[in-house]
Amino acid sequence: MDYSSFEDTIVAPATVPGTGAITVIRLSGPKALDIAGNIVKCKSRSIEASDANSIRYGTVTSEDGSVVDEVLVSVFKAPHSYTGEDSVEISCHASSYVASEILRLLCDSGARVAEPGEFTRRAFVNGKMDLAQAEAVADVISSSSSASLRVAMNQLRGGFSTELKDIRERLLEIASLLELELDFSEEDVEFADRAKLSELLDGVIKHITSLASSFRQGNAIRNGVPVAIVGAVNAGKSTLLNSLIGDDRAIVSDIPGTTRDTVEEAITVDGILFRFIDTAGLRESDSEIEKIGISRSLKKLAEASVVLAVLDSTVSVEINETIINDIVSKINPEEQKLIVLFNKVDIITPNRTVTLLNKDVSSSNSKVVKLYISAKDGFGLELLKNELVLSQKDLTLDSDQTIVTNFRHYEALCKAASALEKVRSSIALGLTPDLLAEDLRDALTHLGTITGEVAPDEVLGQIFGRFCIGK
Ligand SMILES: Nc1nc2c(ncn2[C@@H]2O[C@H](COP(=O)(O)OP(=O)(O)OP(=O)(O)O)[C@@H](O)[C@H]2O)c(=O)[nH]1
Ligand SMILES: [Mg+2]
Repeated sequence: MDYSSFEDTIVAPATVPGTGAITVIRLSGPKALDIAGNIVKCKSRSIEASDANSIRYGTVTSEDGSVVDEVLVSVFKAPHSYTGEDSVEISCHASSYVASEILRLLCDSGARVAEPGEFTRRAFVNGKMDLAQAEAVADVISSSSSASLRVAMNQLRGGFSTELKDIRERLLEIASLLELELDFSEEDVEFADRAKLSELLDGVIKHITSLASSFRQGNAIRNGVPVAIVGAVNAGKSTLLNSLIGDDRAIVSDIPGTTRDTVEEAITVDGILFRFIDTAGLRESDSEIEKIGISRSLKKLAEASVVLAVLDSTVSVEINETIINDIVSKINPEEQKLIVLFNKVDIITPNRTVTLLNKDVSSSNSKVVKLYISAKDGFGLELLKNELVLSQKDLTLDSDQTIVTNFRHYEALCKAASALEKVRSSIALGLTPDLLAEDLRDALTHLGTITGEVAPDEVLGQIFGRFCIGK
């Protein structure tokens, strides 16, 4: 399909099908007003003759003259619309029959059903937003916590794009100095002071690297902080998962080795999305299936930002020590937070003298936190949640700091940084400007892919193909 000339007028429902009060059908393209005017009749002026940004009331009738629905039509005129084209939004009653009839009538009048993300793709091509902003539209729609919404909103409003523009300008300045030298290369002049160039580069590399390193945090905000629940069989891991999420999600039984596959469920605590992962109990096993389960547990343990090591307080201190040492040997203390949970305290101290022990924990900053809990009756779980929130306090920053949440952006930033590292070492080696300029152009290209200045068709296809129809 040729996206450079949008001759087609596209149509799709902009709301999800199902019960609700209204359905909105969106139409965009050069004939949007004509096509809508064909099927919606208004008392006074026609839809085609409506003012921009007005809402009209009208009746949709089918070919045989029968009334399909009474609707409201919002009229937008190019370039002041979401897509930058003439657009209308028809609000009809939320009957799937009514919506499909209206869609059919619009298509019979010359519209074509939109592909996924085609409205936003048009907005991008028509310069209403850059690629990073277009991707943020999808992130805003799927945001599930205040933090993920804030980051997506910042990106949608162009926060990230502005920063990238600033970086590109600084690089272009360096590039233009080098290009100038290239023009005069015969005369062997050195316009750009190499020390000054290195200094400018250092600043840009630092900026790009800090953006790239925000990705771990960004990923946690977008997909949830991965919290692995690990420990020996029967310690109460699945019971803990169920209590935390308030649902009987995982099977609980007193048979050791109940959980085989990992079970994941996300909840929001204090505006932060946590993704809890219940895993198969760690033990030596002869069962092939259980072995696979245990290798999955270890993988989840390695990937988690927080590890909840669940111990059964009713077993001996020595056994628990062995288990804990085993888990500690598998985590990376620089990147992962360990919380040790002594579970089933309801059995060992029914009168809850352990409350005193938990007192020491509140707001501890140490890497390893120990808590006494009862997954079964919920004792200590509020403290656990506090600890989890505390461990992610960098996610609760309420600044407008740019955080990279998208893997595509992260990759492009890393590639740009490594191209600039090459420029830096070329300068140190005293290489000629043509070699420097090439790596610099590479870095600019990588940065350009983020906002879409450089956007091959297949990349656009991948990005917009993930959108829903109507967006
Ligand atoms: N009294 C008491 N029993 C508990 C507690 N937590 C779990 N249990 C019991 O311990 C047994 C094992 O619980 P699970 O949650 O299935 O343990 P698990 O760690 O997931 O076990 P596997 O999946 O086999 O590794 C069940 O009978 C639970 O009811 C608790 O806090 N107190
Ligand atoms: Mg289990």
